[in-house]
Amino acid sequence: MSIVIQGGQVISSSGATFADVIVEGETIVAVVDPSSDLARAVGASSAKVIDAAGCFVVPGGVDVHTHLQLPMSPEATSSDSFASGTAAAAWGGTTTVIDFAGQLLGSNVRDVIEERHREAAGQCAIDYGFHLSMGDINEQSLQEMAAVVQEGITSFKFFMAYPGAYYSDDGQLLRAMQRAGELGGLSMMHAENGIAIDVLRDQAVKRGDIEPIWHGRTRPARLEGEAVHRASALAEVANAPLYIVHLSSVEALEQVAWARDAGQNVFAETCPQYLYLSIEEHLDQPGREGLRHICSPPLRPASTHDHLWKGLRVNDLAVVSTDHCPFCDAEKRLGIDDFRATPNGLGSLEHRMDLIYQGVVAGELSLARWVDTCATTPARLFGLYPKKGVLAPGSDADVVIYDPDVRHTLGASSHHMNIDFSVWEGMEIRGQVRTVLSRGSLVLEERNYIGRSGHGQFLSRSLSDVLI
Ligand code: DUC
Ligand code: ZN
Ligand code: ZN
Repeated sequence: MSIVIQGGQVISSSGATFADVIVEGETIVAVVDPSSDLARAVGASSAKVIDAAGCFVVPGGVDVHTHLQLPMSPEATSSDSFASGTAAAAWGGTTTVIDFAGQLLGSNVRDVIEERHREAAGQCAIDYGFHLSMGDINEQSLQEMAAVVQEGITSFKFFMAYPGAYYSDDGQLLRAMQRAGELGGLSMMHAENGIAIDVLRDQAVKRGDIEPIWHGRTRPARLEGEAVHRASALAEVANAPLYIVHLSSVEALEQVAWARDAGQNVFAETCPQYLYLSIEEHLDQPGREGLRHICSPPLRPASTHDHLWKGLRVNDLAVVSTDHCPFCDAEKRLGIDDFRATPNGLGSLEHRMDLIYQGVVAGELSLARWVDTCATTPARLFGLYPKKGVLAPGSDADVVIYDPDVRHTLGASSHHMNIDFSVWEGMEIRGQVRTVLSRGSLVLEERNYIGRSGHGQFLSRSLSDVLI
Protein backbone atom coordinates (compact mmCIF):
# COMPACT_ATOMS: atom_id res chain seq x y z
CA MET A 1 0.00 0.00 0.00
CA SER A 2 1.20 3.54 -0.69
CA ILE A 3 0.85 6.19 1.92
CA VAL A 4 1.33 9.90 1.50
CA ILE A 5 1.85 12.10 4.53
CA GLN A 6 0.68 15.51 3.44
CA GLY A 7 0.88 19.05 4.66
CA GLY A 8 3.36 18.65 7.51
CA GLN A 9 6.66 20.28 8.27
CA VAL A 10 9.42 17.70 7.82
CA ILE A 11 12.18 18.05 10.39
CA SER A 12 15.63 16.69 9.77
CA SER A 13 18.91 17.11 11.62
CA SER A 14 19.68 20.00 9.32
CA GLY A 15 16.44 21.93 9.48
CA ALA A 16 12.73 22.14 8.66
CA THR A 17 10.85 22.22 5.38
CA PHE A 18 7.26 21.77 4.24
CA ALA A 19 7.19 18.52 2.28
CA ASP A 20 5.08 15.45 1.57
CA VAL A 21 6.48 12.05 2.47
CA ILE A 22 5.60 9.23 0.09
CA VAL A 23 5.80 5.66 1.35
CA GLU A 24 5.66 2.50 -0.72
CA GLY A 25 5.53 -0.72 1.25
CA GLU A 26 8.12 -0.52 4.02
CA THR A 27 10.17 2.26 2.48
CA ILE A 28 10.12 5.99 1.90
CA VAL A 29 10.28 6.56 -1.85
CA ALA A 30 10.18 10.34 -1.98
CA VAL A 31 10.11 13.49 0.11
CA VAL A 32 8.73 16.13 -2.20
CA ASP A 33 7.61 19.72 -2.44
CA PRO A 34 3.84 19.73 -1.83
CA SER A 35 3.27 21.69 -5.04
CA SER A 36 5.25 19.25 -7.20
CA ASP A 37 3.65 17.11 -9.90
CA LEU A 38 4.60 13.95 -8.01
CA ALA A 39 2.90 15.11 -4.83
CA ARG A 40 -0.24 16.00 -6.78
CA ALA A 41 -0.23 12.70 -8.66
CA VAL A 42 0.14 10.64 -5.49
CA GLY A 43 -2.52 12.74 -3.78
CA ALA A 44 -4.92 11.97 -6.60
CA SER A 45 -4.12 8.24 -6.63
CA SER A 46 -5.47 5.53 -4.37
CA ALA A 47 -2.72 6.12 -1.82
CA LYS A 48 -3.80 6.42 1.79
CA VAL A 49 -3.50 10.08 2.74
CA ILE A 50 -2.40 11.06 6.23
CA ASP A 51 -3.08 14.69 6.93
CA ALA A 52 -0.19 16.19 8.87
CA ALA A 53 -1.21 19.85 8.58
CA GLY A 54 -0.03 21.79 11.61
CA CYS A 55 2.26 18.95 12.65
CA PHE A 56 5.92 18.08 12.52
CA VAL A 57 6.86 15.00 10.52
CA VAL A 58 9.99 13.49 12.03
CA PRO A 59 12.02 10.31 11.71
CA GLY A 60 11.02 7.67 14.24
CA GLY A 61 13.01 7.99 17.42
CA VAL A 62 16.03 5.74 17.97
CA ASP A 63 16.64 4.87 21.63
CA VAL A 64 20.03 3.19 21.81
CA HIS A 65 19.96 2.32 25.50
CA THR A 66 17.18 0.20 26.99
CA HIS A 67 16.98 -2.75 29.38
CA LEU A 68 13.82 -4.73 28.71
CA GLN A 69 13.12 -7.78 30.89
CA LEU A 70 16.57 -7.59 32.42
CA PRO A 71 17.13 -9.70 35.56
CA MET A 72 19.08 -7.34 37.83
CA SER A 73 19.03 -9.69 40.81
CA PRO A 74 17.22 -12.90 41.77
CA GLU A 75 14.40 -10.73 43.16
CA ALA A 76 14.13 -8.02 40.51
CA THR A 77 13.72 -8.16 36.73
CA SER A 78 13.04 -4.91 34.88
CA SER A 79 9.29 -4.69 34.54
CA ASP A 80 8.83 -3.95 30.83
CA SER A 81 9.00 -6.99 28.59
CA PHE A 82 10.09 -6.76 24.97
CA ALA A 83 6.36 -6.63 24.13
CA SER A 84 5.24 -3.98 26.63
CA GLY A 85 8.37 -1.86 26.34
CA THR A 86 8.40 -1.65 22.56
CA ALA A 87 4.67 -0.87 22.47
CA ALA A 88 5.22 1.95 24.98
CA ALA A 89 8.14 3.18 22.89
CA ALA A 90 5.88 3.39 19.84
CA TRP A 91 3.25 5.34 21.81
CA GLY A 92 5.97 7.88 22.44
CA GLY A 93 7.37 8.09 18.91
CA THR A 94 10.35 5.77 19.25
CA THR A 95 10.51 3.20 16.46
CA THR A 96 13.90 1.59 17.13
CA VAL A 97 15.44 0.39 20.37
CA ILE A 98 18.85 -1.07 20.99
CA ASP A 99 18.88 -3.27 24.07
CA PHE A 100 21.66 -5.44 25.49
CA ALA A 101 22.70 -9.03 25.55
CA GLY A 102 24.54 -9.17 28.85
CA GLN A 103 27.52 -11.42 29.48
CA LEU A 104 28.04 -12.02 33.21
CA LEU A 105 31.15 -13.26 34.99
CA GLY A 106 31.68 -16.85 33.92
CA SER A 107 29.10 -16.82 31.14
CA ASN A 108 29.68 -17.39 27.48
CA VAL A 109 29.08 -14.64 24.93
CA ARG A 110 27.43 -16.96 22.40
CA ASP A 111 24.99 -18.34 24.95
CA VAL A 112 23.85 -14.94 26.19
CA ILE A 113 23.29 -13.62 22.67
CA GLU A 114 21.28 -16.64 21.66
CA GLU A 115 19.21 -16.44 24.83
CA ARG A 116 18.49 -12.75 24.22
CA HIS A 117 17.41 -13.49 20.65
CA ARG A 118 14.99 -16.13 21.97
CA GLU A 119 13.53 -13.65 24.47
CA ALA A 120 12.95 -10.88 21.94
CA ALA A 121 11.94 -12.85 18.84
CA GLY A 122 8.30 -12.41 17.92
CA GLN A 123 7.70 -10.01 20.81
CA CYS A 124 8.60 -6.55 19.61
CA ALA A 125 6.25 -3.96 18.14
CA ILE A 126 9.13 -1.99 16.60
CA ASP A 127 12.57 -2.86 15.25
CA TYR A 128 15.28 -3.68 17.72
CA GLY A 129 18.98 -4.42 17.95
CA PHE A 130 21.43 -5.49 20.62
CA HIS A 131 24.70 -4.31 22.04
CA LEU A 132 26.85 -6.84 23.84
CA SER A 133 27.64 -5.85 27.40
CA MET A 134 30.74 -7.66 28.55
CA GLY A 135 31.11 -8.58 32.20
CA ASP A 136 33.92 -11.05 31.64
CA ILE A 137 36.66 -9.82 29.33
CA ASN A 138 39.02 -12.76 28.77
CA GLU A 139 40.85 -14.50 25.91
CA GLN A 140 37.76 -16.31 24.75
CA SER A 141 35.32 -13.41 24.89
CA LEU A 142 37.86 -11.15 23.14
CA GLN A 143 38.11 -13.73 20.34
CA GLU A 144 34.35 -13.99 20.06
CA MET A 145 33.90 -10.27 19.49
CA ALA A 146 34.71 -10.74 15.79
CA ALA A 147 31.81 -13.09 15.16
CA VAL A 148 29.54 -10.82 17.21
CA VAL A 149 30.33 -7.88 14.93
CA GLN A 150 29.72 -10.10 11.88
CA GLU A 151 26.20 -10.81 13.06
CA GLY A 152 25.33 -7.15 13.41
CA ILE A 153 26.04 -6.53 17.08
CA THR A 154 28.63 -3.85 16.47
CA SER A 155 28.88 -2.13 19.86
CA PHE A 156 30.15 -3.33 23.23
CA LYS A 157 29.47 -2.01 26.70
CA PHE A 158 32.17 -2.21 29.35
CA PHE A 159 31.96 -1.34 33.04
CA MET A 160 34.29 0.62 35.30
CA ALA A 161 31.71 0.11 38.07
CA TYR A 162 30.34 -2.95 39.88
CA PRO A 163 33.45 -4.83 41.11
CA GLY A 164 32.77 -8.53 41.45
CA ALA A 165 30.02 -8.39 38.86
CA TYR A 166 30.38 -6.51 35.55
CA TYR A 167 33.57 -4.60 36.43
CA SER A 168 36.70 -4.74 34.27
CA ASP A 169 40.09 -3.45 35.33
CA ASP A 170 42.05 -1.01 33.18
CA GLY A 171 44.05 -3.78 31.51
CA GLN A 172 40.90 -5.62 30.50
CA LEU A 173 39.34 -2.38 29.28
CA LEU A 174 42.39 -1.54 27.20
CA ARG A 175 42.41 -4.96 25.57
CA ALA A 176 38.69 -4.86 24.86
CA MET A 177 38.89 -1.38 23.36
CA GLN A 178 41.84 -2.41 21.20
CA ARG A 179 39.85 -5.38 19.96
CA ALA A 180 36.69 -3.33 19.36
CA GLY A 181 38.78 -0.74 17.52
CA GLU A 182 40.40 -3.36 15.26
CA LEU A 183 36.98 -4.72 14.39
CA GLY A 184 35.44 -1.30 13.74
CA GLY A 185 33.10 -1.71 16.71
CA LEU A 186 32.10 1.03 19.13
CA SER A 187 33.18 0.81 22.79
CA MET A 188 30.52 2.03 25.22
CA MET A 189 31.53 2.78 28.79
CA HIS A 190 29.75 2.84 32.12
CA ALA A 191 32.16 5.39 33.56
CA GLU A 192 32.10 5.45 37.35
CA ASN A 193 35.01 4.45 39.58
CA GLY A 194 33.38 1.37 41.08
CA ILE A 195 36.28 0.38 43.32
CA ALA A 196 36.16 3.69 45.20
CA ILE A 197 32.35 3.78 45.15
CA ASP A 198 32.13 0.37 46.81
CA VAL A 199 34.35 1.59 49.65
CA LEU A 200 32.08 4.60 50.17
CA ARG A 201 28.94 2.45 50.06
CA ASP A 202 30.23 -0.02 52.63
CA GLN A 203 31.39 2.79 54.92
CA ALA A 204 27.98 4.48 54.68
CA VAL A 205 26.05 1.34 55.56
CA LYS A 206 28.43 0.56 58.44
CA ARG A 207 27.64 4.00 59.86
CA GLY A 208 23.92 3.29 59.52
CA ASP A 209 23.45 5.64 56.57
CA ILE A 210 20.98 3.48 54.68
CA GLU A 211 18.54 6.06 53.28
CA PRO A 212 18.20 6.50 49.49
CA ILE A 213 20.16 9.77 49.50
CA TRP A 214 23.26 7.75 50.35
CA HIS A 215 23.01 6.08 46.97
CA GLY A 216 23.78 9.50 45.53
CA ARG A 217 26.32 10.59 48.13
CA THR A 218 28.39 7.44 47.68
CA ARG A 219 28.61 7.88 43.91
CA PRO A 220 30.14 11.37 43.72
CA ALA A 221 30.30 13.18 40.38
CA ARG A 222 34.06 13.48 40.78
CA LEU A 223 34.30 9.70 40.42
CA GLU A 224 32.28 9.84 37.21
CA GLY A 225 34.55 12.59 35.85
CA GLU A 226 37.63 10.62 36.84
CA ALA A 227 36.32 7.52 35.09
CA VAL A 228 35.47 9.42 31.90
CA HIS A 229 38.98 10.87 31.90
CA ARG A 230 40.54 7.42 32.35
CA ALA A 231 38.27 5.82 29.74
CA SER A 232 39.23 8.54 27.25
CA ALA A 233 42.92 7.98 27.93
CA LEU A 234 42.55 4.23 27.45
CA ALA A 235 40.58 4.75 24.24
CA GLU A 236 43.22 7.08 22.88
CA VAL A 237 45.97 4.57 23.63
CA ALA A 238 43.83 1.80 22.12
CA ASN A 239 43.19 3.97 19.05
CA ALA A 240 39.48 3.31 19.37
CA PRO A 241 36.38 5.51 19.39
CA LEU A 242 34.55 5.75 22.70
CA TYR A 243 30.91 6.33 23.64
CA ILE A 244 30.12 7.29 27.24
CA VAL A 245 26.70 6.04 28.33
CA HIS A 246 24.27 7.76 30.71
CA LEU A 247 26.46 10.83 31.36
CA SER A 248 25.02 12.62 34.37
CA SER A 249 27.39 15.25 35.73
CA VAL A 250 29.24 18.46 34.92
CA GLU A 251 32.51 16.77 35.89
CA ALA A 252 31.96 14.02 33.32
CA LEU A 253 30.81 16.47 30.64
CA GLU A 254 33.95 18.55 31.09
CA GLN A 255 36.07 15.48 30.43
CA VAL A 256 34.14 14.62 27.27
CA ALA A 257 34.47 18.21 26.03
CA TRP A 258 38.18 18.18 26.81
CA ALA A 259 38.77 14.94 24.89
CA ARG A 260 36.73 16.15 21.93
CA ASP A 261 38.54 19.48 21.87
CA ALA A 262 41.75 17.50 21.68
CA GLY A 263 40.35 15.84 18.57
CA GLN A 264 39.47 12.47 20.02
CA ASN A 265 36.52 10.40 18.84
CA VAL A 266 34.75 10.52 22.18
CA PHE A 267 30.96 10.71 22.18
CA ALA A 268 28.42 10.77 24.97
CA GLU A 269 24.76 10.35 25.66
CA THR A 270 22.70 11.74 28.48
CA CYS A 271 19.23 10.69 29.56
CA PRO A 272 16.04 12.65 30.37
CA GLN A 273 16.35 11.96 34.11
CA TYR A 274 19.64 13.87 34.24
CA LEU A 275 18.07 16.82 32.42
CA TYR A 276 15.00 17.14 34.65
CA LEU A 277 15.27 15.30 37.97
CA SER A 278 17.65 16.09 40.80
CA ILE A 279 19.31 14.62 43.85
CA GLU A 280 17.92 17.27 46.18
CA GLU A 281 14.34 17.13 44.99
CA HIS A 282 13.92 13.46 44.07
CA LEU A 283 16.54 11.26 45.72
CA ASP A 284 16.80 13.10 49.03
CA GLN A 285 13.44 11.82 50.26
CA PRO A 286 13.04 9.12 52.85
CA GLY A 287 11.59 5.68 52.14
CA ARG A 288 9.56 4.91 49.08
CA GLU A 289 9.88 8.23 47.27
CA GLY A 290 13.64 8.33 47.39
CA LEU A 291 13.98 4.64 46.49
CA ARG A 292 11.89 5.18 43.36
CA HIS A 293 14.56 7.55 42.07
CA ILE A 294 17.58 5.28 42.45
CA CYS A 295 19.52 4.92 39.23
CA SER A 296 23.22 4.79 38.36
CA PRO A 297 24.86 7.17 37.92
CA PRO A 298 22.64 8.89 40.47
CA LEU A 299 20.58 12.01 39.98
CA ARG A 300 22.75 15.12 40.34
CA PRO A 301 22.12 18.67 41.60
CA ALA A 302 19.56 20.66 39.63
CA SER A 303 22.32 23.11 38.76
CA THR A 304 23.63 20.38 36.40
CA HIS A 305 20.63 20.61 34.08
CA ASP A 306 21.65 23.81 32.29
CA HIS A 307 25.10 22.39 31.61
CA LEU A 308 23.68 19.23 30.08
CA TRP A 309 21.27 21.17 27.84
CA LYS A 310 24.21 23.25 26.71
CA GLY A 311 26.18 20.06 26.09
CA LEU A 312 23.38 18.89 23.81
CA ARG A 313 23.35 22.23 21.97
CA VAL A 314 27.05 22.22 21.25
CA ASN A 315 27.27 18.48 20.52
CA ASP A 316 29.50 17.51 23.43
CA LEU A 317 26.45 15.39 24.16
CA ALA A 318 25.54 13.72 20.89
CA VAL A 319 22.60 11.54 21.91
CA VAL A 320 19.68 11.33 24.29
CA SER A 321 18.79 7.78 25.23
CA THR A 322 16.67 6.66 28.18
CA ASP A 323 18.62 3.87 29.89
CA HIS A 324 15.07 2.59 30.40
CA CYS A 325 15.34 0.06 33.23
CA PRO A 326 12.03 0.20 35.09
CA PHE A 327 10.99 -1.50 38.29
CA CYS A 328 7.70 -1.46 40.13
CA ASP A 329 7.28 -0.15 43.63
CA ALA A 330 7.72 -3.57 45.31
CA GLU A 331 11.13 -4.05 43.67
CA LYS A 332 12.26 -0.52 44.45
CA ARG A 333 11.31 -1.11 48.10
CA LEU A 334 13.77 -3.97 48.40
CA GLY A 335 16.19 -1.32 49.59
CA ILE A 336 14.03 0.02 52.39
CA ASP A 337 16.59 -1.11 55.01
CA ASP A 338 19.68 -0.67 52.82
CA PHE A 339 19.70 1.49 49.69
CA ARG A 340 22.12 -0.97 48.06
CA ALA A 341 19.35 -3.56 47.68
CA THR A 342 17.20 -1.38 45.41
CA PRO A 343 17.61 -2.27 41.74
CA ASN A 344 19.02 0.64 39.72
CA GLY A 345 16.96 2.17 36.99
CA LEU A 346 14.08 4.40 35.94
CA GLY A 347 11.41 4.20 33.25
CA SER A 348 11.28 6.82 30.50
CA LEU A 349 11.15 4.96 27.20
CA GLU A 350 7.70 6.27 26.29
CA HIS A 351 8.49 9.88 27.13
CA ARG A 352 11.88 10.61 25.60
CA MET A 353 10.64 12.40 22.47
CA ASP A 354 8.19 14.50 24.50
CA LEU A 355 10.71 15.33 27.20
CA ILE A 356 13.39 16.46 24.79
CA TYR A 357 10.83 18.38 22.76
CA GLN A 358 10.24 20.42 25.92
CA GLY A 359 13.79 21.61 25.40
CA VAL A 360 12.64 23.03 22.06
CA VAL A 361 9.66 24.67 23.74
CA ALA A 362 11.96 26.20 26.35
CA GLY A 363 14.44 27.47 23.77
CA GLU A 364 17.21 25.10 24.83
CA LEU A 365 17.37 23.18 21.54
CA SER A 366 16.42 23.72 17.91
CA LEU A 367 13.92 21.42 16.22
CA ALA A 368 16.81 20.09 14.15
CA ARG A 369 18.82 19.28 17.25
CA TRP A 370 15.80 17.49 18.79
CA VAL A 371 15.69 15.17 15.80
CA ASP A 372 19.46 14.91 15.64
CA THR A 373 19.97 13.83 19.26
CA CYS A 374 16.92 11.55 19.42
CA ALA A 375 17.04 9.89 16.00
CA THR A 376 19.71 10.82 13.46
CA THR A 377 22.94 10.73 15.44
CA PRO A 378 22.02 7.60 17.41
CA ALA A 379 21.30 5.89 14.09
CA ARG A 380 24.65 7.03 12.67
CA LEU A 381 26.72 6.12 15.69
CA PHE A 382 25.21 2.68 15.93
CA GLY A 383 25.32 1.64 12.29
CA LEU A 384 21.69 2.14 11.35
CA TYR A 385 21.91 5.20 9.11
CA PRO A 386 20.36 5.92 6.60
CA LYS A 387 17.96 3.00 7.12
CA LYS A 388 16.87 4.68 10.35
CA GLY A 389 17.12 8.21 11.71
CA VAL A 390 16.20 10.17 8.57
CA LEU A 391 13.27 10.70 6.23
CA ALA A 392 14.86 10.16 2.83
CA PRO A 393 14.25 8.03 -0.26
CA GLY A 394 15.33 4.48 0.50
CA SER A 395 15.05 4.82 4.28
CA ASP A 396 12.70 2.65 6.28
CA ALA A 397 9.32 4.33 6.60
CA ASP A 398 9.62 4.92 10.35
CA VAL A 399 7.73 8.16 10.62
CA VAL A 400 6.27 10.14 13.51
CA ILE A 401 3.63 12.81 13.14
CA TYR A 402 4.01 15.11 16.11
CA ASP A 403 1.35 17.66 17.04
CA PRO A 404 3.01 20.61 18.79
CA ASP A 405 -0.30 22.08 19.97
CA VAL A 406 -1.57 19.24 22.19
CA ARG A 407 -0.99 19.56 25.91
CA HIS A 408 -0.99 16.56 28.19
CA THR A 409 0.24 15.43 31.59
CA LEU A 410 2.51 12.47 32.23
CA GLY A 411 1.65 9.88 34.85
CA ALA A 412 1.13 6.25 35.76
CA SER A 413 -2.59 6.26 34.95
CA SER A 414 -2.00 7.22 31.33
CA HIS A 415 1.38 5.77 30.42
CA HIS A 416 1.79 2.46 28.60
CA MET A 417 4.99 1.29 30.26
CA ASN A 418 4.57 -1.59 32.69
CA ILE A 419 5.37 0.38 35.84
CA ASP A 420 2.98 1.08 38.72
CA PHE A 421 4.29 4.59 39.30
CA SER A 422 5.96 7.29 37.26
CA VAL A 423 8.98 9.40 38.09
CA TRP A 424 7.38 11.87 35.65
CA GLU A 425 4.05 12.06 37.50
CA GLY A 426 2.28 15.38 36.93
CA MET A 427 4.74 16.78 34.43
CA GLU A 428 2.94 18.99 31.92
CA ILE A 429 3.98 18.50 28.32
CA ARG A 430 3.43 20.61 25.24
CA GLY A 431 3.28 18.51 22.09
CA GLN A 432 2.31 14.89 21.55
CA VAL A 433 2.88 12.04 19.15
CA ARG A 434 -0.22 11.61 17.02
CA THR A 435 0.58 8.91 14.45
CA VAL A 436 3.49 6.49 14.07
CA LEU A 437 4.60 4.27 11.21
CA SER A 438 7.13 1.50 11.60
CA ARG A 439 8.49 0.22 8.27
CA GLY A 440 5.38 1.55 6.55
CA SER A 441 2.90 -0.07 8.96
CA LEU A 442 0.71 2.08 11.13
CA VAL A 443 1.46 1.37 14.77
CA LEU A 444 -0.32 4.36 16.24
CA GLU A 445 -3.06 6.08 14.25
CA GLU A 446 -4.52 9.29 15.66
CA ARG A 447 -3.54 7.92 19.11
CA ASN A 448 -5.22 4.57 18.56
CA TYR A 449 -2.70 1.82 19.06
CA ILE A 450 -2.83 -0.74 16.26
CA GLY A 451 0.66 -2.18 16.54
CA ARG A 452 1.40 -5.82 17.18
CA SER A 453 4.05 -7.88 18.88
CA GLY A 454 6.16 -9.56 16.25
CA HIS A 455 6.09 -6.74 13.71
CA GLY A 456 9.47 -5.57 14.99
CA GLN A 457 12.50 -7.18 13.38
CA PHE A 458 16.03 -7.72 14.65
CA LEU A 459 18.40 -5.16 13.14
CA SER A 460 21.74 -6.51 12.09
CA ARG A 461 23.72 -3.29 12.29
CA SER A 462 26.61 -1.97 10.24
CA LEU A 463 29.70 -0.40 11.75
CA SER A 464 29.45 3.02 13.33
CA ASP A 465 29.56 6.02 11.05
CA VAL A 466 31.81 7.91 13.46
CA LEU A 467 32.57 11.55 12.81
CA ILE A 468 33.56 14.15 15.31
N1 DUC B 1 23.83 0.88 34.07
C1 DUC B 1 22.98 0.93 33.09
O1 DUC B 1 23.36 1.22 31.97
N2 DUC B 1 21.69 0.65 33.32
C2 DUC B 1 21.15 0.29 34.56
C3 DUC B 1 22.12 0.27 35.67
C4 DUC B 1 23.50 0.61 35.30
O2 DUC B 1 24.35 0.65 36.14
ZN1 ZN C 1 25.52 1.54 33.05
ZN1 ZN D 1 21.80 1.01 31.04
